[in-house]
Amino acid sequence: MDADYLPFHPAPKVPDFTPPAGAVDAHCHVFGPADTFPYSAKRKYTPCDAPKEKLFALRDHLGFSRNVIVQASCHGTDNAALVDALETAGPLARGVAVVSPDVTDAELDAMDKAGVRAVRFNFVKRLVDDTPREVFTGIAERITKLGWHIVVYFEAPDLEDLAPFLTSLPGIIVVDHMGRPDVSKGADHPDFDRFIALMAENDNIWVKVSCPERLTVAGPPYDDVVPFSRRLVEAFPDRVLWGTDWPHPNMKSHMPDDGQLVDVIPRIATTEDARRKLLIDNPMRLYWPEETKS
Ligand code: 0GY
Repeated sequence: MDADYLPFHPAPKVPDFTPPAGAVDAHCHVFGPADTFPYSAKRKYTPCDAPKEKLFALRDHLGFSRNVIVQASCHGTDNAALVDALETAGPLARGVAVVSPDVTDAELDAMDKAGVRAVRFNFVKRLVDDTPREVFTGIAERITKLGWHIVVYFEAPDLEDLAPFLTSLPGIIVVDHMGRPDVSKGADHPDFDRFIALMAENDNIWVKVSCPERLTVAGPPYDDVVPFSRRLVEAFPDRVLWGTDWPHPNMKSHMPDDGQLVDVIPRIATTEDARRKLLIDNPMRLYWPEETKS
């Protein structure tokens, strides 16, 4: 089965920036391999196989300690590849699943045991068919009982319509990829101000300052995306997460060097304190609370 976008970088550089010991890559994926974990019949793209062994080797190569593995749309609501990776990684990984409304309590419990700590609600129209909001509400009520949180993926033009729904959801809400701003407008544009205001008004909304490679117009080294991430890190130092987004599904313009993505970190989190929060304290509090001292 051929992927319909670029393959991931075959040999990323060792980053110039060395992450602090215990750093977490809080947004990455495992895909397949398709002969063991087939892709969803409803998928909108076919990825390259990106198996757990490659992800864990990349983690070590980049100098990270742990991963948060996020279920992507190409695997639909079949979380088998994710759970398999979590079982292999043990305490070194946690997961974000995508579930259908008919998931059973026993299935949720099994995922919890494997290390799943959140569900993802995907609103990106090119990736998924529309899900009625009451379906998401029903899932949210069930998973918060497990102590899980919700990860949401949407694009900036949809924020205005979605905001009332997002703020009605219970518990912590993590927004993927900064809510996908249009970086050509600049980080002080009213559209991005609106997102900043949403976070300022809602303490339970967190954000991943990830995906410069997806958001950039200028290309590497992502000078046009840095001001957005930096603004969020400075405004909300205790509610930001960082991730590689390996293996970068759907990247058609260029495939990033993951080492170069790590080198963006000190440009968006400019103090040691900010980097410790971004890479260790925040993801540990959310995904490994049992290891976090109060
Ligand atoms: C990402 C981004 C993308 C894909 C998915 O679920 C997915 O398929 O999230 C994208 O195409 O923007 O986070 O990997």
